[in-house]
Amino acid sequence: MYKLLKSFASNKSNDINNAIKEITKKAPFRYMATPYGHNMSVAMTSCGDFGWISNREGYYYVKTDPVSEELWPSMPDLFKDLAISAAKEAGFDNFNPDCCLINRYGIKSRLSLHQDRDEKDFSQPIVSFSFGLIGIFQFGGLERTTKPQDFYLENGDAFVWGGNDRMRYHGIKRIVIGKDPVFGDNRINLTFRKAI
Ligand code: MD6
Ligand code: FE
Repeated sequence: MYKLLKSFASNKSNDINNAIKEITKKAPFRYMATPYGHNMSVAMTSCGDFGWISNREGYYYVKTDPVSEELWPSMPDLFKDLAISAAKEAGFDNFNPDCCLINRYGIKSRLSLHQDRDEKDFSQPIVSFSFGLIGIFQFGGLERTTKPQDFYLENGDAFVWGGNDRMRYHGIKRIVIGKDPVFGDNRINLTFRKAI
């Protein structure tokens, strides 16, 4: 089960941008290493009870930010309310996110095909919001070799998925060059999960 909710949060760009500025004062964006030995082209940080990190050893959800050695900033009510209402709209009534991964893409950033498999409970959906520049989202199958379908994710769009589709491969093929009035030459993605 998955649903693209066009423009679900498009009137919230300024509030989201301001909230991210506050969060990143405490937990700055960083380019994390991967187990394959390169650095990601997407800058990331988190808020909520858990944050997602990658390093040379693997991928984890952790309670403290390894950069600041402090707890992750708390998840703003604005974020949580948006995530829960988008989940509801897509048919998931009991979504209770404990992590919001914040991804920042420049025009050269990409995210290769992957599955989201670091969470404990795969019965919980994932709720993802796009802001700023358009990202070309590839939505594949349950195996890496299935040819993905492309979705152009625009400012304020929400993409919710779970159930049978929870383990589908996906990624960001590229960012469409442009200038967003709030986010400039970046695309911001907020991905909410129940991590633990
Ligand atoms: C992105 N999103 O949209 C990257 N994962 O920038 C993801 O990797 C993602 O959008 C799981 C569910 C929805 C997503
Ligand atoms: Fe993902």
